[in-house]
Amino acid sequence: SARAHWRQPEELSKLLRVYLIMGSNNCLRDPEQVLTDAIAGGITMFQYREKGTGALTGDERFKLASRLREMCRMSGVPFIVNDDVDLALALDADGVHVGQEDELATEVRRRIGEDRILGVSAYNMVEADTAVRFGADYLGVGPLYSTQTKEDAKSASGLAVLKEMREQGIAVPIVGIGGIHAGNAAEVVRAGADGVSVITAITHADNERSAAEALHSAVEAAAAAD
Ligand code: TZP
Ligand code: MG
Repeated sequence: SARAHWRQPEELSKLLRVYLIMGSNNCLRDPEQVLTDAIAGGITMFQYREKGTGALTGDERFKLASRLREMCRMSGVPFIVNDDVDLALALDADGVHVGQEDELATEVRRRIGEDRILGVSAYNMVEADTAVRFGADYLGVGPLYSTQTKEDAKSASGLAVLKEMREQGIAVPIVGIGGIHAGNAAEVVRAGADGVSVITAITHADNERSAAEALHSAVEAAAAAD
């Protein structure tokens, strides 16, 4: 299919450069406005993650997800769903992202087929190795820096974990997560990531478009210097 090429590592590496993750409860204003401006600022991938205090459920969640999905489709931005394979399939999402505690990556792969992107969170080398063997197309590694956003977040790992994964031969695309903003994005990429995923740096920005642009410039410059 048309989107199958997005799974290719070279393509995915570029799509992971500025990866916005959000749900309604991360937004200070209308989520559709936030996503519109973030897309205008050049985000390269989007994940719908409706979790934590104040998260939408049921029909409201489905309706918002559907609207954001259509916005991504119109702008050619891959739309990924956090954790929920049923929702991903119902929306014809471009991929699914799961944590270590979620449905096993092998089972998710079986359900989403060969055309959709599978992302898996990994906090350390053992988790990264397992995720790759179970069919992850990319890894989300972190929290690298401390974050207020995830209620059950582990402590910040620092950038050494990225260096270790690359030195130990983890070759799939990696996106850093946790406390990332335009001021530290370049060092995340220099440590071995292909790009950065952010919630607050865009959703809480005074200007979401400028925030996305700044992240984009920082990542591009660091990736080009490689
Ligand atoms: N997983 C690890 S840290 C985190 C998630 C979902 C939250 C990242 O949010 P922020 O606001 O970019 O630190
Ligand atoms: Mg999860």
